[in-house]
Amino acid sequence: MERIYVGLGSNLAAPEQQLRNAIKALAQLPGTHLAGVSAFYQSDSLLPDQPRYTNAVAALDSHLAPLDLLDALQAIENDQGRERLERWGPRTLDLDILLFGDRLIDEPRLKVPHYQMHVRAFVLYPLAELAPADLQLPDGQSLNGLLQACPFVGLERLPQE
Ligand code: PH2
Ligand code: MG
Ligand code: MG
Repeated sequence: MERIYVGLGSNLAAPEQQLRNAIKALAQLPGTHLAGVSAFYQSDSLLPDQPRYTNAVAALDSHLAPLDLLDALQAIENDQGRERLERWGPRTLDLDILLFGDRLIDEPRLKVPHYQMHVRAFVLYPLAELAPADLQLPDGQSLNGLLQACPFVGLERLPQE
């Protein structure tokens, strides 16, 4: 069993519902326990002229190997109507493996930690709701240090039902 953190994002077709559907699908992954889900956060897209995003982070405890989990996450994205038209286009659902135990993974299909998680408030703040206070990334950086360098700006934490 390894602890995995997955970033969820959507900026098309009822983003909050997309995230709720994705969470149900994550809970049904084989060999996997959904250990927690953060609140939902809204923020402007990093790219101009796109709808605002809703983001969250989920914690999984899983026996799946990294590329098997990636396949399963891409199948969920596809089930929820993800169209891969342009690299950074708007999307119904984006599921990114942020951390996989304390592994550093550098494969053509999968780089872990996620290459931009260190500087994205919409990843770090929801991650901090789930992760231990003293979490260290496999590259040695502490989550607390990253949070201090990444102000809570432009993020709106949605009230939970
Ligand atoms: N994802 C992107 C590009 N821009 N902006 C926000 N606010 N949230 C995202 O998840 C996001 C983004 C590409 O994955
Ligand atoms: Mg992605
Ligand atoms: Mg992404």
